[in-house]
Amino acid sequence: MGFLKWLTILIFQFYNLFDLSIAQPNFISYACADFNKTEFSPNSAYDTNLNTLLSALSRNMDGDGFYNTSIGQDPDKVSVIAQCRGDMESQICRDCINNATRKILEVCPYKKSAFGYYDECTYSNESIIGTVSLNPLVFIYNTANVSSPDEFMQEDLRTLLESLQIRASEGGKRKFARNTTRGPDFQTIHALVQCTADLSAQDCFNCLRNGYERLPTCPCYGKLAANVLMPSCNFIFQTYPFSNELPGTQAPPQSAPPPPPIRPSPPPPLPSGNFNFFMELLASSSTYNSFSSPL
Ligand SMILES: *[C@@H]1O[C@H](CO)[C@@H](O)[C@H](O)[C@H]1NC(C)=O
Ligand SMILES: *[C@@H]1O[C@H](CO)[C@@H](O)[C@H](O)[C@H]1NC(C)=O
Ligand SMILES: *[C@@H]1O[C@H](CO)[C@@H](O)[C@H](O)[C@H]1NC(C)=O
Ligand SMILES: *[C@@H]1O[C@H](CO)[C@@H](O)[C@H](O)[C@H]1NC(C)=O
Ligand SMILES: *[C@@H]1O[C@H](CO)[C@@H](O)[C@H](O)[C@H]1NC(C)=O
Ligand SMILES: CC(=O)N[C@H]1CO[C@H](CO)[C@@H](O)[C@@H]1O
Repeated sequence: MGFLKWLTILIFQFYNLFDLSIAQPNFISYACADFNKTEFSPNSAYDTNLNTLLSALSRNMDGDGFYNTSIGQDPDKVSVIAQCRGDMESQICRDCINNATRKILEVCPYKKSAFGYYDECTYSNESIIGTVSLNPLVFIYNTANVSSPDEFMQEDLRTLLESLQIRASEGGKRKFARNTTRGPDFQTIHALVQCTADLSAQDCFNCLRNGYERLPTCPCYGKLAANVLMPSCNFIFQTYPFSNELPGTQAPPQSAPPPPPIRPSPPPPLPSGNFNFFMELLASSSTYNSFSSPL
């Protein structure tokens, strides 16, 4: 009797622990394919393959914070690419991938095409590893304006991003580059760019270029911060330091005052492509907007 009671409490405790541990933070953005034909059924071969793969994922990341694999046979073949931001500590990287593999099943239940982005890592199912995937393209941006938008975008940021694109493409397996520059009015511009490790140097460059060329018409033009997210590459620019930077990589402190609070704008219209776009807000949520466009 006593033993049973103890066991019950133990199980209950475990259940609670498990329950707490499955509360993953929201993605900064995610997308799931919208067509029923890309859905799979519970307990199908695809479901089993996916779960096998996801459960092993964070343990199998390589030293560069990258993982890609495929298991199963068509049509139940599952392919996944998971990658951490190039400057993440390995423990944060594993935690992030762990979170992403659980969160993706929650936000894209039974969807075969799914992309999830955290600040620290990205997850995508990518059936053709080694090819450039530009769709969906998601912009997430801070709605506050910089003080001299044209100078910011066309001079300082441009020079910075162009040099980062080259450095990242030529970066070997770790296609990641980060730097800062002095923007207008003594603002420090922080930027990072990254491609998935499976891309060639040329494909990486093309992917980043593709996103970069959309900046002039992007609603993120002249804003304090923006994430430009595609399955094969992404880049960020902002006038404040990045989260979770490795010690020693922090940019010098800046004296600019924090951005004023901003009212969130109404949600943008959904694009007509075959993806639904969703925006999950950051902790500093009210300063962010989402905009997404099918290529
Ligand atoms: C997808 O399936 C749901 C219910 O199973 C149905 O209501 C919806 O119309 C379907 N959508 C498409 C695009 O076929
Ligand atoms: C992962 O999720 C836990 C909560 O389950 C959270 O405390 C932690 O910050 C998350 N880590 C990352 C890197 O997302
Ligand atoms: C995701 O995986 C499914 C099934 O393998 C595939 O149909 C879909 O095209 C993949 N998405 C991308 C972007 O590769
Ligand atoms: C940013 O600038 C644009 C164009 O000058 C203006 O319409 C918009 O209201 C500004 N946004 C904020 C949050 O000040
Ligand atoms: C970062 O940018 C500065 C110019 O702003 C440049 O001198 C420096 O070489 C860059 N760092 C790297 C690692 O490319
Ligand atoms: C299954 C698969 O495609 N694995 C590839 C993952 O990426 C590495 C390069 O980083 C390839 O060598 C693997 O073949």
